[in-house]
Amino acid sequence: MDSYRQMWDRLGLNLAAHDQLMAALPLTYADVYLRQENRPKGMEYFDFVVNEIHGQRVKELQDFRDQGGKVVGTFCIFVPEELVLAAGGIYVGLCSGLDIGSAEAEAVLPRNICSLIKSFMGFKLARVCPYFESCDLLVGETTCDGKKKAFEVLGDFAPVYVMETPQKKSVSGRALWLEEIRQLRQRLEDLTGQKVTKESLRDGIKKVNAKRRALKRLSHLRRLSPAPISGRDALLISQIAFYDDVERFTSQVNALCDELEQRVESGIGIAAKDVPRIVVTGTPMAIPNWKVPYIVESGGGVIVAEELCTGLRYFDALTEEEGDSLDDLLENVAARHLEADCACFTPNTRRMDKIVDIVKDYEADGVINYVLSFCDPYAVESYQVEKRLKSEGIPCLKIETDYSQEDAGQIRTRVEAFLEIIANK
Ligand code: BJ8
Repeated sequence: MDSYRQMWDRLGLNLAAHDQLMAALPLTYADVYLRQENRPKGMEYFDFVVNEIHGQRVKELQDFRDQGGKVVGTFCIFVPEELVLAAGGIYVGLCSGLDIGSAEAEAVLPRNICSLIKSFMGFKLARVCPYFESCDLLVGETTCDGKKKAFEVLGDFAPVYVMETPQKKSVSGRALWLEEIRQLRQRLEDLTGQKVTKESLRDGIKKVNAKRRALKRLSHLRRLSPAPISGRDALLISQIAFYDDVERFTSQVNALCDELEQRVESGIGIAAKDVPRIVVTGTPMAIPNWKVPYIVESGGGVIVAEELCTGLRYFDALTEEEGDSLDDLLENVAARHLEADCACFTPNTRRMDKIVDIVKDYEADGVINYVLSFCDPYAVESYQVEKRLKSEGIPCLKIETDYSQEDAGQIRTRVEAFLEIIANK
């Protein structure tokens, strides 16, 4: 621990504030995770990663940087992880799900902005995140207005590069995005001093695809009844996917899936067969935002899938690995990274189709439409989501919240009533 303290000090963290943060996390984690009964043994690795959240992985990043390596921070699933790897870098997802540094964030941002943006700004300005401080470059995007403008502010405190995401998946939108991918390649090469080649990009694609395949395998197992793993655990795994070493993470997820397959064969589940099965859709749940999943699962439901960027949107599509030239592979990367149906697109009708398909595939009984307060894209798109689910006869509960715990009791009451209605259908 002492060597970690030296590392945090060297990174310029505010050690007193960081101590407070680290002291609070184990308590929450014990309640949300460790008290679950009948948890798969393979979750021990992910518990270890959380236990070491600002330790081992940060140390790995520092060792990498000490040898001249570059670390790239990202905030959105549109930024291609494979391209960072192909340029010889390491990526870390920096979105955060914790109310911290709000006073510092509100000194530079409006109060009424979504918690996710406020949180990443707070982490940076309060100097409590060793991942932020390990980044040699932050890659933002113009997905929503809040983020787009927040990256301009963030640029005063760290090196930021912003990709322009199209608003439509049209021919011109796709052309714009391909050009953005080409320019990012150039920017990453400038950062690392390493050329992206056909071989290095194919290698990066294969590594990230292997991770996506492992996550898909896990997701497919959750279609079964009884659910072999809790939604909380599956969410945690998705959250860790954004910053753990890609190959180690992939092999741990596959080892967990081996265990889950045996559990399925033996009819062992994390919850009884007849508990309500829930799909969660909406804004991403960055680590350690576990409030709603915890309420749902401690209230008698089980989450079987997430139509979230910390869920299926992150890993469902693979990048095509074949191509004769580097440009072919860059085109594949660009095409794949416009697959996610983020509410920043218009129109975004395919998302509604996908939610309905997920409900059917996972034999879910209802949907929780999760919206972070002040997130206009998902809040406004809720109308379309709810209209479609109603027309399909799928029960839906909308929860609009933030990262505070103040509304936890009220949400619990609403969720329990929703689960009861579903159970009695
Ligand atoms: S692809 S969902 S990760 S943009 S919650 S900051 S949208 S106001 S996070 Fe996202 Fe990429 Fe889309 Fe996914 Fe804005 Fe909404 Fe805040 Fe959000």
